[in-house]
Amino acid sequence: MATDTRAVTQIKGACGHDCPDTCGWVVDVVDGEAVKMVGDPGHPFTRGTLCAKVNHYLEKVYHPDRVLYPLKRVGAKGDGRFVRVSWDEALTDIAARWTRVVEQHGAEAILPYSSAGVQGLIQQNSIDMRLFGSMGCSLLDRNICGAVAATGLAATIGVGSGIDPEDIVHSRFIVLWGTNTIVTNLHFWPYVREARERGATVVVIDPIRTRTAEQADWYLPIRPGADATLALAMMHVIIRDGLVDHDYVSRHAVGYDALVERVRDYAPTAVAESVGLPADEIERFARAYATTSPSLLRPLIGIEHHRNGAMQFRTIACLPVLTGAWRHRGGGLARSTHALHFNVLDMDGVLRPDVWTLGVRTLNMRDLGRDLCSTTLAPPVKALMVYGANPVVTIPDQNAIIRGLQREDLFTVVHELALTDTARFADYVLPATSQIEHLDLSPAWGHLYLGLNRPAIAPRGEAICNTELFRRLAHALGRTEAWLFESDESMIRTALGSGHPWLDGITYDRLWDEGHVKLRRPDDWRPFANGGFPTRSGKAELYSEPLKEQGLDPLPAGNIPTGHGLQLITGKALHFMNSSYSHIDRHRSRAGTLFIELHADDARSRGVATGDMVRVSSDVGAVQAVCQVSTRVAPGVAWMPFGGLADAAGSDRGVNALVPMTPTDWGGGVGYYDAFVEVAPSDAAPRGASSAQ
Ligand SMILES: Nc1nc2c(c(=O)[nH]1)N[C@H]1C(S)=C(S)[C@@H](COP(=O)(O)OP(=O)(O)OC[C@H]3O[C@@H](n4cnc5c(=O)[nH]c(N)nc54)[C@H](O)[C@@H]3O)O[C@H]1N2
Ligand SMILES: Nc1nc2c(c(=O)[nH]1)N[C@H]1C(S)=C(S)[C@@H](COP(=O)(O)OP(=O)(O)OC[C@H]3O[C@@H](n4cnc5c(=O)[nH]c(N)nc54)[C@H](O)[C@@H]3O)O[C@H]1N2
Ligand SMILES: [Mo]
Repeated sequence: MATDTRAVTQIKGACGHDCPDTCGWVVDVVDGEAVKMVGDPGHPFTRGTLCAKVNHYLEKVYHPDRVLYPLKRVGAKGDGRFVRVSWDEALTDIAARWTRVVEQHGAEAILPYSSAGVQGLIQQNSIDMRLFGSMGCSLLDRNICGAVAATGLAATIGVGSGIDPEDIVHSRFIVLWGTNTIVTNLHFWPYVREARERGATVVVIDPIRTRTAEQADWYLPIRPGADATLALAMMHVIIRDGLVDHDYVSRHAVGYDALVERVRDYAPTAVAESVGLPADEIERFARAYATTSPSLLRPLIGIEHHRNGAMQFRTIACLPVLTGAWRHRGGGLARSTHALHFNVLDMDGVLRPDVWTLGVRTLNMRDLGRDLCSTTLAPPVKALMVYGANPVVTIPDQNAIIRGLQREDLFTVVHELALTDTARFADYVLPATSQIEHLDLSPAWGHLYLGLNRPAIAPRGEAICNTELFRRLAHALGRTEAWLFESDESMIRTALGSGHPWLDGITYDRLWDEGHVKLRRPDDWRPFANGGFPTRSGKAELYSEPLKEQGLDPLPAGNIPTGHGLQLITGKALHFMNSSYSHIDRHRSRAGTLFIELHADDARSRGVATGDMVRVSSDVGAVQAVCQVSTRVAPGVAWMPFGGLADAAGSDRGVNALVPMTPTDWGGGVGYYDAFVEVAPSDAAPRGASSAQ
């Protein structure tokens, strides 16, 4: 038998998905082709495994539907009919169209719209910010993921981050609060298990009995949006029963007396019904939390996607202050590590705010539908440049976004790997590289390892990475400043050159060889063991003067969102990465057909049963889905998978057609999970099924 003697080169890289795990990987390359990709066994967080999505990343790279050449629209917007054109033709035309928009309406009429589709230091945002910033194009608030949590936490503790997540192994009481770790943050689970093996109790608070909830020692099926109320009831018990660490509070917090007053109304018996948990269970939970040390709260996104999202985070952040949990290794709160990375890298050197035009308007990505349809926005959005984002699927009020994208006077360019639901509306679709075709530095929001993503193969077809796209556009626009043409390697070296002690010894060349290095945080790092909260008062603010000055409630508060019908939670799916992978058959077939899970009582009262096609509707739209009667949800709550699946009867609408743009209290985000829907029997035929005639 002939053996394959062709040389295998192994290249280390880092996953670029918007996921807390930012895995290290190793790609086997033979004759310029990637033949195998595995999790880096040497990466402490990755531990040699990838996930249900990235295990098949190479299928995505070599997928026959990948966009490999610039495409120009020939059909109606949304038809998805395009012809191949040269890069020259596309760039020249785009530059001419943008120049005309600027002349006629001003640069603010151009809206660059990007999200974290590629999450790396320079591919996510670098040359784009320099180019659009210097042109004076509209700025974008990117607040749909993480910003609300960060602002809410910051109101209490000054920052949106907490301890090193790996320190969870030292915790003895862990609260996974509105996060589905096993599905969304899989590589964190071994640390949770290790803590449990060392004696920790693992609690999950979630309105849905998720895979993670199934694994918990204690599962609290809370009513959606009631987390701040629960936290206030816990504080009521902690204060009433003398479980406050008064030494810690008196030294490191302000507003304790006002908080004592506020929690008076939150006795467990008074709030049990609205929280959806028995009063005695709230009592037991509060006491267990306050008396087991170290105790750790671990929230991610679930509780931010509610109308009261910022207040929910601001409120739960008071708990570890009252108990003094921050004193202990493995105690306090662990959320995104994003700020820990970005604070030590030289971000100004990468983004160059010094070259941006001042006084430019900012549009919020959550308002895309409204802004594109607006007849009063001045100037109107005349040109849209989408990259690293798929807003037709991921932003609320899908119908409004599609109406906006159909405008004949809107010039839309999308830089993508696949012909996404958004790209179908583009005037030009430009081919983007996959993560194994470009260079990037990869900070993580779920751990402290900094990765270097080395390109393993040459770009496929005529694909180019984001930085190269904006260098080419700058050239086509006749720009010549050197900072618009800086190389990727040079920008990464700049970022690493901040001189911050956590970057000591972490160089480009070391990362090139090793693939990843952990930030050099101090040993036994307990960020707030001795206070030092970066708030205005320098203390944890149980009462917040800055919130009061903004006309907001200076104290934590409950305010549970309500509405008519079933409260719809549209959660992350195992086989999709937000909307990514949804065009790949393997992933779609594993995820099935669009479905809605509801409680048996709610199904019965609506005359629907498992397997029935149902019409799910809200004030802003409707989709067809398959009914699944489920024990995972309580009466009044429904669940649908977000991201990959569209209407079960074949229309192109997805779950965000049901989700209205409900703003969060503050932080500029979206109350995605405060959508209220009705479910009714439907006689629509399933997608692909032949009709009776
Ligand atoms: N497989 C997979 N992994 C992913 C993603 C993906 O699409 N697929 N997306 C990535 C992204 S962008 C992010 S931001 C992270 C998010 O990671 P997570 O925060 O873990 O994910 P979510 O599904 O947004 O929400 C977490 C949980 O919050 C629950 N929840 C909803 N409302 C409430 C509430 O009011 N109270 C409480 N206590 N819980 C509530 C939901 O039921 C859900 O189980 O996941 C990342 N990882
Ligand atoms: N109903 C509901 N809606 C939600 C959520 C929810 O839980 N429920 N979750 C919200 C959250 S937490 C998030 S983060 C958002 C996510 O919203 P988006 O960021 O819009 O999500 P993705 O679907 O991941 O879209 C990213 C796109 O970037 C593309 N891409 C990948 N790499 C590159 C690259 O190198 N260059 C370019 N140009 N493109 C690239 C991918 O192919 C993909 O189409 O969705 C939000 N929307
Ligand atoms: Mo997200």
